[in-house]
Amino acid sequence: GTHPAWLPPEAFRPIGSRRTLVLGDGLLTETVHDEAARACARYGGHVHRHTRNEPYDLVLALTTAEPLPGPAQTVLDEFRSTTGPPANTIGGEGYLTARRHGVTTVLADDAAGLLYGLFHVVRLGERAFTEERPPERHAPTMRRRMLDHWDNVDIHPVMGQVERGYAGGSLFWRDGAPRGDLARVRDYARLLAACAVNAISVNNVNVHATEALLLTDRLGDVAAIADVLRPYGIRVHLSVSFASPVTLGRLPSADPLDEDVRKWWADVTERVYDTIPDFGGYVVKADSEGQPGPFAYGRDHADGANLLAEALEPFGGVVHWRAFVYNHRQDWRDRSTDRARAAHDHFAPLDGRFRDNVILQVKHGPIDFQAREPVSPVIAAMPATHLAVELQVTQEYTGQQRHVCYLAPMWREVLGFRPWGPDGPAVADVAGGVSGNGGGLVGVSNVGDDPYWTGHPLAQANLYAFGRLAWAPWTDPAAILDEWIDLTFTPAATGDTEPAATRETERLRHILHTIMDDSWRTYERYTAPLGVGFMVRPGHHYGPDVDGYEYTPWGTYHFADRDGVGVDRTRATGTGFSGQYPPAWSEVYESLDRCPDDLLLFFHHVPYGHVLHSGSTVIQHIYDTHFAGAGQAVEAGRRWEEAAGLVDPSLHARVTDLLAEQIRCAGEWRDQITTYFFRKSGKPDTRGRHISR
Ligand code: GCW
Repeated sequence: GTHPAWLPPEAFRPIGSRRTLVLGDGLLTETVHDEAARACARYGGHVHRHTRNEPYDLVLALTTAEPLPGPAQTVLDEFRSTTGPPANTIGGEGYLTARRHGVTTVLADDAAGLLYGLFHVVRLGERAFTEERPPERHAPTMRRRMLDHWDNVDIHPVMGQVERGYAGGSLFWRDGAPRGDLARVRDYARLLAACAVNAISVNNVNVHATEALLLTDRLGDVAAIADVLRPYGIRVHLSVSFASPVTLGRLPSADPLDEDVRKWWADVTERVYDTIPDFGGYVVKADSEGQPGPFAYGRDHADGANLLAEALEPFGGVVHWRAFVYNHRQDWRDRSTDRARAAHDHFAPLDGRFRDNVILQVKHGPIDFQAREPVSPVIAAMPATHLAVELQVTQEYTGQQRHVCYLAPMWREVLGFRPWGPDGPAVADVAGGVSGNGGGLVGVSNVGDDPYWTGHPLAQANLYAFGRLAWAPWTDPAAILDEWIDLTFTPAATGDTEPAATRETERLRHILHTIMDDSWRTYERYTAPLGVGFMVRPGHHYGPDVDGYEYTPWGTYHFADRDGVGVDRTRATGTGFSGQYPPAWSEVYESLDRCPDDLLLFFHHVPYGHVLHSGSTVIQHIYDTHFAGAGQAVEAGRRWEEAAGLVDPSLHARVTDLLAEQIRCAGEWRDQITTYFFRKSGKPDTRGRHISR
């Protein structure tokens, strides 16, 4: 069977053993009812769709439903009287929740909000029914909370079924055809709804020949997925090839300014909406790593994106246009070309030219999902464009779901970063936009057909945290981890007052926090130092290879020599990348004295003896962090042994095996990095630890 992840049946016991009333119309309200009914069938409670003359423990109602039962009406009145118009609406996808006089109430203006409110009650567990609480309004900061699947329909000769997938095959496709397991897709939809993800794209941004056909001949396959996701409030999007008018439509050109091309996209898009009326839109990787794009016709990315936006506009669809555009055929001898600059160089001048339904999808860092990068300067450079921030939930560069690497702390740092300085808006504000109308958050999904969904069972927490941060980006990652732990491992214990059960829950929670809270920084410690990035095996990107990318065309260099290491990206003497930031950060990054330690080698080339703010030299820092990080991996393994008996034995065994691999790999990283820098610098470890010569 498939692991239930954060929705085990026991998580529904508090609802399932009580009396629930669900009021309102619409597909998603039916879903709310069905969820409650399923729980009641298991735990003996009951659920009604119409008010009867009896008390309820839980009322889930649309504000449009009339009449509301007394306690629910009181909650709504109380809310309205304290907020006053026009703020007294709960708002799209939001919900109002309270517990008054023994009745737990969830109210929403739309059915999506009701569904999210239901999962709020699930998260609270028994507490939802034991403590009185005043009305609380919850609404998403980002209206767009999307996962991109880099799934191929055909097995790609190099990338396999899922590009950068570490959890088995695709949930949607297998060997060139739909996988056909729609029950699994439905379970996935439930998991996503429980953390409020509301959109997915179902194929890789690298669109190969078979996948291109999803737009036309194979649209039915996409519609079948959309049908399963719809009851959970999730819209389907499709990655499309910019060359489609040529490859599918047999037109001589895909020039975005050509009338026939525009007509082709308009017609095709109309057919898409005939088949999938709530279709979300297109995702496009153009002129990037070999994908076709507008450059072939002497046009720019605004021309390209607007072409598709125009076709989608009548139907309310959007185009997610990726800003991941750079020269992947650069000459390593050429020190003036800087991959970090590329997205800003290409896109910042286009600000203001994109149609209103274009979302520019920007990777959170300027290079490529490294464990440590500065925030992309594009995010602060395009005030007249809807920007989405793209995160990599799949752990391509963060341990490939063989290493524990809880990413929420990294994402929280990114979202909380203020590019204009302490008084300006944060990245989360840009992505959220005015009243949620920004481009939102996009994550590259980490799931596959693995029984644990994500390969590493603890990597489930990343998927969960992605959704929670897209909803509420200011949430403490440790609090998100607590929610995930409670739902996944101890739902039955929530509200259980048995001292033994409570003690066990607390022990497990403590163990998981010890292993996971700092795991991203642990990973950073034993891999590439001080923000310099890469140093991974070319191609698959797992494990250390310090010079693996040093003389390649990919633009990912560290420039280590006998004297020092790092990339000079200053305006004064380097590539000028630091100048792409607003002054507050541009000046910090430009200055060797002020640049934060953890990004030092991203911005500066320094001698090994350079003294960091921490007081350590660069070379000693490299030694210390690598011994420490590899040691912390060993410690994580030891802590996990203590979890035996507290979690399901097969899950325990799976994590044990993976930790053994993490410990091995972290040791390999430590040894290759310390030896490499000892050989380059000739500087010994002042603490005399063993470094191979
Ligand atoms: O990180 C790189 C990956 C590619 C990926 C590309 C992208 C889908 O190595 O596998 O292609 O980024 O984001 O488009």
